[in-house]
Amino acid sequence: MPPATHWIVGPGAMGRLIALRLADQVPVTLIGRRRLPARQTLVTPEGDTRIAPLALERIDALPADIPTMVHLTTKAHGSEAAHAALAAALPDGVPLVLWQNGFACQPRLTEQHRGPVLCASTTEGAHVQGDDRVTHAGHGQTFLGALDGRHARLASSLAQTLSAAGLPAEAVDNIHVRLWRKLAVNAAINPLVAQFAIRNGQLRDRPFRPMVERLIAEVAATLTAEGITPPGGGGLEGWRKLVWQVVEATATNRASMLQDVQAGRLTEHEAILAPLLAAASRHRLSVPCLAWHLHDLRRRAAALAEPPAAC
Ligand code: KPL
Repeated sequence: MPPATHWIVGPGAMGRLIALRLADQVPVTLIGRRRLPARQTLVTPEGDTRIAPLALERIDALPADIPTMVHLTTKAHGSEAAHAALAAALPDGVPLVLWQNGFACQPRLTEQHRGPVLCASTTEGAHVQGDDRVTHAGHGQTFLGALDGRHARLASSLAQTLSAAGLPAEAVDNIHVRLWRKLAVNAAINPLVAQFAIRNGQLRDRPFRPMVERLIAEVAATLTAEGITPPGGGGLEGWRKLVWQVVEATATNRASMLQDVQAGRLTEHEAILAPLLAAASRHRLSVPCLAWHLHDLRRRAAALAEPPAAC
């Protein structure tokens, strides 16, 4: 019998990073819409270069073996189409790990998938250079847990495997809060840097700083009403501290939403901003800046007229 593998579905930067790191620990198959070169290069944050052969398959010609676990690493808007494409090939009970930003597909796929579902919230940074190279730009931390509060043992064992593979991970019992915290940071940073085509650090300067502050205030009011706290508590101050810390730590980065806009790709606005707008509306809160950005990003998306890809 062939050894059971982890399938990584969605060979973008995060998918290839996870595949190349995990391949040191467990057999891995990277699955996408098109076949990538089998020899993939990983550039580590320390500047080392590692070349590793990876098993690669296409989503429309899935391998016959049954995976131990499936990691969905597509963009948020591609996750449900990718899951639908996989579902027929997966027997009941295969665990699914969702690596998406925002808070949109996670509750829906937790309901739909016929097996345990873990969500991952990560601050690992990576970007691709061509079809055969991924740069692990900076070390981060990954939190793992299930929205339905189950599968703690599965989350701990995956956290161990990821940590041993060089992606420090921790199983948590509040993944819902962790996902919303990352969403909060993305909502305060990404729409502005995408609109003005600036690096994250430029948000510290005029005229952008007050715009970030207005977004933080709307995000903080909405999440406070939802009962989501920033790390360490502290209401508005806590959210300000979190967002400005991330701006500082990623000052030279081009955020993912800016990269998507510049590459003419669909952005993750529906997964990041739409859940906030829905929450604000539930609590009858006015969030004009968030609403304006969602409207603007929807207008850009309509102009692209690109249907969400499976992965
Ligand atoms: O996660 C990010 C992204 O680029 O999407 C950061 C760097 C935190 C900006 O929101």
